[in-house]
Amino acid sequence: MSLKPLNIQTKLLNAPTAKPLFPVKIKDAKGNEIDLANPKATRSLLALMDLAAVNGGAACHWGGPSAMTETWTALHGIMFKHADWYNHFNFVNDIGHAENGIYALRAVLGFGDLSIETLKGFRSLNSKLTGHGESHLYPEGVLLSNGPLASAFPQAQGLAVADKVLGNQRVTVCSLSDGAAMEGEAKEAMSAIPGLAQAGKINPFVLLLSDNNTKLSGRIDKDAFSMEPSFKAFKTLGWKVVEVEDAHDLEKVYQVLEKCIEDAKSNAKKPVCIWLKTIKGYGIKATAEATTGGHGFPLKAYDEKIHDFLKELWGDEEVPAEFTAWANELTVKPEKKSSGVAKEKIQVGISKGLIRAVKAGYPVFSISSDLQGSTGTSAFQSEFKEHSLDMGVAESNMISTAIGMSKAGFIPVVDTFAAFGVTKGNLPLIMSSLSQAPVIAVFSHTGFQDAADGASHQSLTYMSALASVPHLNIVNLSTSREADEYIYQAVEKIAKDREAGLDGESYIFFLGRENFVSENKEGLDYSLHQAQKLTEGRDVAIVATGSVVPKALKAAELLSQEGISATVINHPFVNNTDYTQIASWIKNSSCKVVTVEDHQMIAGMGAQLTHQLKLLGVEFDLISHAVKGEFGQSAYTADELYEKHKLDELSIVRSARELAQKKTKNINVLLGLVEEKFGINKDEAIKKLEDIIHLIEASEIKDKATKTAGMLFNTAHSILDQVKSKIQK
Ligand SMILES: Cc1ncc(C[n+]2csc(CCOP(=O)(O)OP(=O)(O)O)c2C)c(N)n1
Repeated sequence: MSLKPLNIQTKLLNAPTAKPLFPVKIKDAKGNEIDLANPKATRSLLALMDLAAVNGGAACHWGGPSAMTETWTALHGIMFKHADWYNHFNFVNDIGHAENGIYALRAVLGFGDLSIETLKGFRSLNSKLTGHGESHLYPEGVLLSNGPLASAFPQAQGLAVADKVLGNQRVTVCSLSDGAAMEGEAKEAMSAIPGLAQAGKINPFVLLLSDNNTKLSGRIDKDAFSMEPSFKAFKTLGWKVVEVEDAHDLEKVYQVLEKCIEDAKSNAKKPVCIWLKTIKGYGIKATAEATTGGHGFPLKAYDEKIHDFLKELWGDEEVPAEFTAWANELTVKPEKKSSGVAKEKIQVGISKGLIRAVKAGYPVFSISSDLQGSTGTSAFQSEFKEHSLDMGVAESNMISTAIGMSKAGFIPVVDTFAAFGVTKGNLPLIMSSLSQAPVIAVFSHTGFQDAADGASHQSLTYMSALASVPHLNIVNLSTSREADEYIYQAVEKIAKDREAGLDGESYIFFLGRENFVSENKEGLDYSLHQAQKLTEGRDVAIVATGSVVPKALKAAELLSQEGISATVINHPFVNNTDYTQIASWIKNSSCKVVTVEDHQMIAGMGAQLTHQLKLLGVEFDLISHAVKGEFGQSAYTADELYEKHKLDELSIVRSARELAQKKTKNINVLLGLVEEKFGINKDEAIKKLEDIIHLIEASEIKDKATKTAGMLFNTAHSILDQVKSKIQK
């Protein structure tokens, strides 16, 4: 039977027809002159769009896109020869953090509506130019979403397989970074693609491998291990490997790409890997030489140095006036506002607690996958180098390695962003419990806290993904003090349990990215598996977890100004806590509950908590604030996304007010209130309510009797009066 796919129209836009706005001439292999986008212009736009986003409060990427500028310029020159380029090429970019390099390049090429004006919105809430490529917001420019390294590369395989099945002539071209090549998914595709090609099951495939020996936190070989042997193995795996020693020589890169694409087309059995030696942060000496390659954009908000930056990019040439004008706009500093409250990253507490634990003699061992600088473990690693291991960019392998270490008697601590920890770590974490090898995980940048990076980095399933794994405890942090206290106690608990012959349980710490107060309140109890009552109120309880706890506290403050008193409950131990304690606090707050979390509503904290309360027989009125089945998107700050998804303080106030002012219609809630008020059980409460009803009935009868007696009395009087007057007449 013939296999026909669904009739789906591409949303990708046609190639621009005009010459690039800033052209540069090169020659192809036959000596023909070709106009390509000038890489200097692309890098300038990249720097300017980054600074615009940094001014708004967003972090950005510079080194990665700079490494790929010439390669993508050449590729687009080849692809965009065809107006309907998408019918000739599947272009998949796996290097998600470098997607801004593609936006900038395409603005120089005049693709779609991309221009200096549209680039100005990069990473802001209303822009489709998100931190990483998102086909859900920008289908005209992005075929497959990216962000999690090595997720798009294997998907590109699928496009090439589909083309083979359909008999299309299309070539699939995928760009991949060397850090991403460390991921298991990348390794699977690396061996499958030539295997499938040999078996005649996949269309021509060209891999653009960017090798700069640099990952996010430093040099790959020095920090972790060399990828050279893996890249050499491409040939043995069945790829045709073409090395490009200087991937910043635009003409050379163009000629190699053109030839390799032709070679791949003429022999689909031999996929081609173009092994490009790139320099991360190319174009600016300081970033090109830095061990991190200037992964993030190196300038601060409103930095005047942007002018020097542009000058360095253009060298002897004049910086085009458009760029200088934009740079001038970007260096106008607004007046500084300060909240006045001292804040810090929760991350600070992670290392503090772990350092204390090592000093107390516990065998803590930190295993990272390139994000230790963001998750909070780097301070620990600097102090205890011999207790640390860098696995490169490989979360699954990191956690599996930790399991082995745990089995051997260590207390391993793994770390990454929540978005990758709960997905790539899901199976390893299940196996950790199944092998009685508990681990500690530190998964940061939860929910909308990673605002600028966009949907792919905003884990909104972090609690639901792991809450049901047996012998695994979720700890959702809201302050650095909690991090310090709880992680220390988790180490202590695992050690005690295991030395007592028990299996021990894993602790997964979730934390945000932005700054928070170091303590929500003085004198709190930091016992494991306990919630904390942060404010006391009779009218309503607000239960919050993690990064949105400050929102609940702010809401309570606003509510108190309107005379509504709210109990704020900080609920960190989402899947394993003292639910009876929370139940009694809720009963004391008129059995009215608002739950708040930066997570999907389905199977999140609210869902888990209310289920447990129901099992305890507690009845309450409920409004839940959580994300309702949507992905996130880039924004400069988390607050913008909190507002959009109604997780902000004003939305919480509205719900709390609504509940506080509402007379409950739920008879079970009324019963609960009677139980709480008189300190009696449910049966006694029912009896009490019946008695009250009887009392009402008795008094109603008396009332009616009095009224009737009154009427009779009046009638009797009027008859008597009439009789009297007749007698007198
Ligand atoms: C699965 C996954 N893990 C971690 C990250 C965070 N991250 C972004 S870029 C990067 C490494 C950058 O190195 P590389 O991939 O070699 O890119 P290049 O240095 O060439 O820009 C990391 C770890 C991610 N995006 N995806």
